[in-house]
Amino acid sequence: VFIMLTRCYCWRLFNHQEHKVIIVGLDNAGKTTILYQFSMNEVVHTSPTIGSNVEEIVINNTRFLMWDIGGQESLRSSWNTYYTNTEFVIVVVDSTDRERISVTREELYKMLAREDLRKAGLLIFANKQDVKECMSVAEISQFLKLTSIKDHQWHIQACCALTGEGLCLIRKIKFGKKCH
Ligand SMILES: Nc1nc2c(ncn2[C@@H]2O[C@H](COP(=O)(O)OP(=O)(O)OP(=O)(O)O)[C@@H](O)[C@H]2O)c(=O)[nH]1
Ligand SMILES: [Mg+2]
Repeated sequence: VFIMLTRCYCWRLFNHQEHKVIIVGLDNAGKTTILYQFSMNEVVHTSPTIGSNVEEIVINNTRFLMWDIGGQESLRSSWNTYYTNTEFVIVVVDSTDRERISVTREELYKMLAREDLRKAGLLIFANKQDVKECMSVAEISQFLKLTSIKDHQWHIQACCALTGEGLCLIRKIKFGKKCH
């Protein structure tokens, strides 16, 4: 009985643990579309996010709190209020937006320099791959200089939030391990 109670207690403890994931990226990148495509399997009609949306997602008995944060210029300075205890950062890139990829790069390196994100893993979604002549994963990797990132685990993945293609990688998020 003691062992059973201990197990039950441990299970409860484990189950109460929530992993915090934040979804950032410039406005119009598709963050909110990704959040709801992933959590509800639905394409929702979005309007620009002011503040944030949050959804709890359970994957293999592990609970994830996923924060989708507004990406408009005026909101970016408040991204850092979400960083505490974040274990995983998902950066969404609009692969059709060649003009602003340098802005994404600036924001990315600002985040990576933060002490409160020191241990966070990084998943980059190259979104809107359904659009003709969008940037490829290779191009985006090059623009963002991803190979220069040595102090964070990172992975880049092509996706389309409208169909959900590529998003299942979220299920494979591993903390402190390489995400493949
Ligand atoms: N073609 C295409 N359009 C997409 C895709 N993902 C999102 N969109 C569209 O892009 C627009 C912006 O999507 P949102 O999810 O609202 O963007 P966001 O990143 O949340 O923007 P903010 O809340 O302003 O930061 C919407 O019209 C979406 O339908 C995609 O994979 N392909
Ligand atoms: Mg949004």
